[in-house]
Amino acid sequence: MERKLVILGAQWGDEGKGKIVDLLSEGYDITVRYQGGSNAGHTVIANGEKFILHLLPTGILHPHVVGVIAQGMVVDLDVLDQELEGLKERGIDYEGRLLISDRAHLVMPYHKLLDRLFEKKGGIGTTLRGIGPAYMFKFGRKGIRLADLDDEKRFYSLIEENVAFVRDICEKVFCENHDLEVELIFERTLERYSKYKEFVTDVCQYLLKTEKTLLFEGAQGTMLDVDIGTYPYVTSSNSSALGLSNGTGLSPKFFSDAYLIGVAKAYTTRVGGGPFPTELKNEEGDKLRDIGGEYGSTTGRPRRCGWLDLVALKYAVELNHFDGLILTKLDVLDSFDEVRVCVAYEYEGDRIETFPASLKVLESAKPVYKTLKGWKRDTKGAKDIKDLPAQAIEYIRFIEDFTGVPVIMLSTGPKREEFIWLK
Ligand code: 2SA
Ligand code: MG
Repeated sequence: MERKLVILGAQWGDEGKGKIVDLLSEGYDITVRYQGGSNAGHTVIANGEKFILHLLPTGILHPHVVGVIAQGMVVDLDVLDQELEGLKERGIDYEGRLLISDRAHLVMPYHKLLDRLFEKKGGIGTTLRGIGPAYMFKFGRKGIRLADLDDEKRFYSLIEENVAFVRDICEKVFCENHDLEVELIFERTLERYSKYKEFVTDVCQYLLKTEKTLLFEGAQGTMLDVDIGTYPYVTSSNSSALGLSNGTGLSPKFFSDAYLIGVAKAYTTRVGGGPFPTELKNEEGDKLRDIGGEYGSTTGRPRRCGWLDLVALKYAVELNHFDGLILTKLDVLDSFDEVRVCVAYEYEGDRIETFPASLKVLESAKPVYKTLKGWKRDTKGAKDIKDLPAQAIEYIRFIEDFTGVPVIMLSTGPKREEFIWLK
């Protein structure tokens, strides 16, 4: 594998990136998360134990890996504390192997409050982790970075200003009063900060200077990217390859020799609101959810399920310039007589083959399906391509032909050892 590896979600998140990053970070020295925050839910089963990481890079579970939280992330210090304490309890020593960018912004308690309030008024189904408001403040130039915590006076006045603003919104827009005590927020944040201050550094310089191997771990998925996803039903960061540069502070040139992998589920899910052309609001959708265990790992919300949308997947492959795909959860389709894949949309009599920006089009587009024969055989836990039924291989080949990139690996179950290299 290349010295620089990028692993991204190719759909609407929950493609199984956690397991893949865990598996591949075995061969890497450093893993970097660079966008989003504790909205992610990366599930890993390592040595028979289940871990769900929301904020920390998944690679941190390996004792040899340095985990990096880069500048594009928004960091909730309470969640950081919970996750690190959780690792400690389970015997994972992260001392000396965690770096947090001093340019990363903080998710403050009032961001979480605003997330809840915004969701009450025509929300989009967020994870309520304060992500959108934290990025709003960042781009509105009112955010607080970890580097700002060293100057306590300035930090205090930043909170004062933010809290006054949020109080105003609460009262004037939502007609609600909320106790937001500046002193309390100030003390609590500094207390957390002092505990983890030693990890905070200039991550950008570290990444620039290192000659070690690097794995960049995307959170959420391409279709939730704020610029190229199904806006406004997206997260507030660049969860596609677009986020690599602004999320790390490294020039696009830095990534020119990187190998980019998209992780895609063999069907489609999305959690939260927004257009989803191949959604199955019927028994087949329920069956996918049941077999696939499709519930949000951060919020527990049932995920919406549907057939594989190849129009969306091809769009993700093209925009990210993926070198290859890793396909997960094929076994969820094992018991279906027939499996369908969406190869185009139909809208007002027209056939659409590229993913449209218009919500109106997306919301009423009818999927055009290609039906393939099911394989009706267990593929779960398969370890060799020879163990795969011919129809399952046909399904994979169809995806490759349609998207124009190879499926380099098949994940055949949640455990580390359940996978097959195909290329
Ligand atoms: P937010 O909270 O502002 O990022 O929400 C905006 C949209 O982004 C979606 N989103 C996600 N979609 C899938 N998985 C995510 N992580 C968790 C998981 C989600 C969970 O792994 O299961 O537990 O519910 C994730 N994070 C954000 C979100 O649903 C909104 O549509
Ligand atoms: Mg997830």
